[in-house]
This record gives sequence, C-alpha cells and structure tokens, in this order.
Amino acid sequence: MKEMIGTWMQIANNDITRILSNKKFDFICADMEHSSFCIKDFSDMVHTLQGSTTKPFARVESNEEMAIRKVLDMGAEGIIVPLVNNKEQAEKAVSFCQYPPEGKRGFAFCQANDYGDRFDEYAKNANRDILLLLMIESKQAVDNIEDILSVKGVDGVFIGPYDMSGSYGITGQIDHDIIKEAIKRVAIACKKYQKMAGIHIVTVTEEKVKFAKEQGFTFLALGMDTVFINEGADNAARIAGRK
Ligand code: 3PY
Ligand code: MG
Repeated sequence: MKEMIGTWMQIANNDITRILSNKKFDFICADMEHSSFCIKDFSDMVHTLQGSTTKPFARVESNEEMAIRKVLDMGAEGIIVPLVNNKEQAEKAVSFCQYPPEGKRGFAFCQANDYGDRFDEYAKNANRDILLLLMIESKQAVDNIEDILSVKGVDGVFIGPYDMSGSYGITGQIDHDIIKEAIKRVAIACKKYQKMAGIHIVTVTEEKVKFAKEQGFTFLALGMDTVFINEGADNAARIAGRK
C-alpha cells in the first residue's frame, strides 16, 4: 500500500499552510474537531494548497452529514471521522461521503468542482478518489475493528492515541503496553482487510515513527502546527536559559 505522510493543523492561517506544504507532506489535515477551524478556514486552506502536491484533508467535528458534506464541497480529498465505534457508525460515514447510489451526498456546483466547470469529471470520480478514514479511539472500536473495516467504502482507519488512552482508563499514557497492544491489533486487522492503517503521532520521535512503520502503518499524520511552535519555542527558551 502506498505510504502517505502528512501533518496536522489547528491554527487556520495561510502562511502556516504554505510553510507545511513546502515540506512536501502528502496531506495536511485541518482539525475541525478540536480547534477553531471553520468551514471558511478550510476553504482558504484548499485554495492555498492548489498547485502543490499536498492534499487537503479534514478531520470533521463529528460523524454528521453536513459536517462531512461541507468540507467535501470545499474540496477535501480525504475525510477523517472521529470516534467511530461500530459498523453502523462506519456505514453512516460512508453514506455521508459518497454520491448516490452508494451514498446520500448532495450534488451541486461548488469549490470542489471549480464551481461547475469540472462538474461531470468530479461527480464521476469523487466516490473512488476521496479517502475516508475512520478514527479508532476507544476500546469499543478496537473490539469492533473487523466489523468497521469490513464496511465497503471505508478506505482505512486512523488511530487517535489520546482518546484511546482515555477509553482504556490510562489517560495520556499513549506509550503504555495496553495502547501498543491495541495499535498492533488494529494494524493486523488492516492487513487482513487490505485497508490503510493510519495513526496520529502528535509529538514526533524516531522511536514512535519506527514502531508505527514496523507495525505496518502506512498513513502517518506527523505532529501539528501548535506542537511545532511549542517545541521550537521551548527550544529557544531553553537555549536562552529561560526554561
Ligand atoms: C487523539 O489522540 O484522540 C486524536 O484525536 C489525535 O488526533
Ligand atoms: Mg481524538
């Protein structure tokens, strides 16, 4: 499976989009669940990425029809849906992402199809080309991983380690053996179903990237704009003796 290495944004700002896309990431995901990123911000991000090789992705705020439809219509090339716990929720996400007859996405002239200029081409290819990754971030989701992966239209899953740690009652201990075991279970199931295994490595270390790749994860979201700023600022303050 083709590897995709990307990053994550919580601060809606075109300069940040450019700085990150200059690093040749395969995708940048706007976090619309845990930040102030709104639909207009996402639209700006898509415009800013035009002409680059970095694809715009959105982690939508919830598994709801309009939350998903709006980012698709702005030109999202990948959708990440948080907190999917079972097959029924997975089927719902697919139906929101796909045009009929597979799903219930609405047709319209919009940013994604250049305001109608590419309507036919876009309508023909969208169901095939847009990636749908469902977030596995609870014990229940891990227990239901095969059911979730079996749903047609689901391209893969994406682990949210922090929510997962909370769900297992070890909040924040994302390197705990329990979480590592859960991650391995998800990776094995992805191999079985030939679907993408993804994970958010929020604070990037060589060790974490190596572990994920060894397990077979091919979709890695590395860091986040806020974390990069924090790490850089911590470093500068430390060098000057302030921390
Ligand atoms: C989590 O760790 O729960 C996440 O959602 C990361 O994006
Ligand atoms: Mg989460």
